Amino acid sequence: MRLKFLAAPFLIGSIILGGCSASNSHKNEHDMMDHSTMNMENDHASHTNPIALNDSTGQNEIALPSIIEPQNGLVNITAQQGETEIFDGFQTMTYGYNGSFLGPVIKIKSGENVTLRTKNDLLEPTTFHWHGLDIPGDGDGGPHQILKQGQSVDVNFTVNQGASTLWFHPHPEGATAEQVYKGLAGLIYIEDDNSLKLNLPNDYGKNDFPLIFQDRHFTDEKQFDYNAVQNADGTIGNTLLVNGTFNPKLTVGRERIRLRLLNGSNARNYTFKLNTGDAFQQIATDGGFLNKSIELHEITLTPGERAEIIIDFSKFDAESDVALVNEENIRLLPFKIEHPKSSSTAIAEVLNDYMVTEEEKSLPVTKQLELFGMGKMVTINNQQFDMHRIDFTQKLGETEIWEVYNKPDTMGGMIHPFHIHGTQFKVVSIDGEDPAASLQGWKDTISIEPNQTVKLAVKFNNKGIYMFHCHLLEHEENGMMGQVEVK
Ligand SMILES: [Cu+2]
Repeated sequence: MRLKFLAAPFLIGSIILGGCSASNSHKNEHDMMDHSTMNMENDHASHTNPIALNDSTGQNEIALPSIIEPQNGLVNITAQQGETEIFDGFQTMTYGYNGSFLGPVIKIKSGENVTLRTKNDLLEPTTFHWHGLDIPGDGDGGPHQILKQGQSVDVNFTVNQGASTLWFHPHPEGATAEQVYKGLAGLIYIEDDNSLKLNLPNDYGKNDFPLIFQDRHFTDEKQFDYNAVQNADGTIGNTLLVNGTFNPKLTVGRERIRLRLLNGSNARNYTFKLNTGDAFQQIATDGGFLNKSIELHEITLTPGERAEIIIDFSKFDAESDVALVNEENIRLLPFKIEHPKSSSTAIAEVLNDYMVTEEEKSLPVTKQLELFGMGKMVTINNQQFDMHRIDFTQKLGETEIWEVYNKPDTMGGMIHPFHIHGTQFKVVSIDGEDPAASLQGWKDTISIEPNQTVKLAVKFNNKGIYMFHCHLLEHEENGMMGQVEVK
């Protein structure tokens, strides 16, 4: 099925990139070798991103996804293929939800009963995974819930969690990384009574913006050729798209601006900073608000992670050069500042009532996970993913402490962003210490550095089979994934 599909629309790109594909398949063989023999010059042995990104020229105003809300409880979401003009004068073959590239924001309310009517109009199987959503296992969209070409499935659930910025993407075994790469990613906003009372910027497209960061590599014909650039330790591109826009800029007013950051890349990590050196406020983690906003000068997000931040633009003017930059001071997103200064009132001091309880801190560790390896040799507890094997069971509604250790190898190892499906967890400790303030909120994905041990308080509110895995998508694909059955 997949071969047939690739042979059709992506044929031109494959032929032209023949030489590149050949050298890459050599690279893949290298990846399969025992990595203890690799030397330090090998690019993916590094903890840093080996390929630099382009500086955004700010030539294009950033695209904003449309917002869809349930109509009589129903939301239609269709995965489809299409063409998108990412570069002037070029049509790139892309995937998208309800459109040719990326997806809409699905806006739902806490307590609401929602049916997601999913449909697969791709020419290959896919699934619809709701990353961060507290949802019954049979609707979670893991590799068990395949939709064949043309198939439609309703996913019904009641929104059971607080205000947050979640996302959705495919999760079919063996094709997740490629389908995400081609454009399947959308956002989910959950609102609740609390979120509307906090005086946070929430005027979509005016002072409240989603930002999906993805790095890609394009062929000379401006096409994606995933197979040609695929890397077993994470596919990294040299071209940044934010919300699918190349060379983006964001026009903002002189007021507090809320940015909902999603690292939607397959493997690249981003440390976000302002080029001016100014601080900003973080207000939310993956799954909800922090109790209080915290002042930061930078924040790092690994693949799958989100954060909401507020930047105060009232101190800048139209002449100011302000941009979000990364750890290498590459300009990811320049801002165009216009409009007169508006008087924004202070946001609420208390945003949430999150806490790790004394009881949770004193619970014994009942699940231990050891993440290990690189390339195709990635494992959890020395095993690779097997759809027919349940690795753990857990009781519905019971909190357990998962201790996750990132075991380094002779090369030093890599950061693994560890994700658990179907729930939001609490970070109890990192190497025995309280987590940093920016992690003291609900999380579904946590960056674990080599030799680090994190303790997570994990509770499932629904039954079913859920994945846990490294969210570096090529590691997930190579088997760094397991299953927990909640009964
Ligand atoms: Cu990993």
